[in-house]
Amino acid sequence: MIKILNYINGELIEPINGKYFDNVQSYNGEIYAQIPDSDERDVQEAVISAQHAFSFWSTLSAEKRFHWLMKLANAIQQNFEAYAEAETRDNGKPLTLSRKVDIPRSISNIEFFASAIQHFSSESHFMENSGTVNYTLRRPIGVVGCISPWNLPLYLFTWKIAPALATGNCVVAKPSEITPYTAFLLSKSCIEIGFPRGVLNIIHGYGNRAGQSIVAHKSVKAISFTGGTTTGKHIASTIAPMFKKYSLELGGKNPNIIFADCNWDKMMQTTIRSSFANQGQICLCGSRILVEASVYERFKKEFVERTQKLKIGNPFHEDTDVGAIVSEQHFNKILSCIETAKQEGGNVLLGGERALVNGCEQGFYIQPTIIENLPQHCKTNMEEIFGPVVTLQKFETKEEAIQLANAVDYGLSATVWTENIQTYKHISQRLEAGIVWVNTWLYRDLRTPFGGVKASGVGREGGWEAMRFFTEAKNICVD
Ligand code: TXE
Repeated sequence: MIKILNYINGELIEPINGKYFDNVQSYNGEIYAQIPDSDERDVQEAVISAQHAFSFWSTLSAEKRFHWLMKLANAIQQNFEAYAEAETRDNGKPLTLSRKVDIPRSISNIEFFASAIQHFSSESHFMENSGTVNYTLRRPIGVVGCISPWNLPLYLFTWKIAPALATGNCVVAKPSEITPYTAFLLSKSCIEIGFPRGVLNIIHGYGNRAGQSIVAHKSVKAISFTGGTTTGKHIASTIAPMFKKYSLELGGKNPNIIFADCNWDKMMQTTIRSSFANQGQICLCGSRILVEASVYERFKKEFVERTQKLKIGNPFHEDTDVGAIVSEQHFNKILSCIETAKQEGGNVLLGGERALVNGCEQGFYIQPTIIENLPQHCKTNMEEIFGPVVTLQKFETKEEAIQLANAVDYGLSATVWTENIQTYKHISQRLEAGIVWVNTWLYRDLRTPFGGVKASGVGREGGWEAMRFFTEAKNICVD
């Protein structure tokens, strides 16, 4: 039985209260690890060690921070397969996905921000009439909190800690209690390479205990959070009165808008991925598919046929396309959402049930599910399900497509499929989303601003946005 430990001041240590809880591998429902049920005392130790490390780390040259982060990225690379298997064990996603997306992107996140700090600059402003010069310092904030979810565990964990560390902050980070394993392996990599003690601290435990303690701690000066909108609201209400900086990357209910004139094969191939990749547990998945009426029947027929070919299976098998749902609780939530869809009048074209996988009968698997005949304003089309469930709706005009796309409280991403320049320009400008993909999906350039509007969050990650989030600007005016 693996015993996961906190990583504080460069060491792996037990939670002060000595309490642990079970970690279940969702592909077969077995308990495989124990997770610290950390509380505010563990968080206090982590914050103190981060404070002690700050003067060293924040005054280290950008080049030396670059080298430390590159050593960390390299340590993941050296243990690539162990990280990939750990991610699949913890999350239930296909091993092929862990190898192709999660772990490579975790390495890229660290490398990207390691190099970014060597190019990070700020502005100066010259006042012609007096010859006075202003220059802007962008200095690290201090001790910051990074809290990440279970859907892309190491990918989103590193997406936050990398810019925080690169800009000279010290970090108290908490991965999701549902998928702590790869963050634990990262702790071990830190120890292996002799990463400076206290610069990065990783606390494990429940969100409403360990997570809440990080968020509410008076010496934690900024919070970067990815997770559910409900939790995001709670965190914002805790830290707004404390005048902390915060970045919230929350849920999505993203439209995938398909026009008749699109590149059909590319659209179809990509739409299978944008619907069911990671079992639909990506905040950027296109869970509402809006199809131009003239091609609706053709799309429906082909989409169902292609989805049927997806292989649901043991995520450790190379030919598995759809793995296990991350937890029993989330598995039950998704199935209840499907029941709601039926009660709302939805017609289930495919799936809708739990799937049984030989040898993994106790695992949590759900068939890729396609539902049509639902109005926009129903729970199924308004609330995030976050599983392998998509709905189909048709539209007659561009205007109708825009109305449908924007009809939800969320505004994270949108996808548009058309070969017509006027169409995509008109639509993209009107969509209420932080990210619009045209004729592609999840094609990511780490320099671009990443985040959503409305109930999908506050702030942006990525590129200079992240570097500026984790620094305070100070203007110095010299006469
Ligand atoms: O997120 P939570 P969960 C959506 C998706 C999912 C829902 C809930 O719809 O069903 O969010 O998922 C920590 N103070 N997304 O339960 O609860 C928690 O321990 C501080 C979209 O995973 O938001 C975990 O580390 N921290 C999302 C992290 O917050 C707290 C990806 C996320 O947990 C806390 C995942 C508190 N009071 C889910 N309560 C996306 N945008 O990608 C919880 N946490």
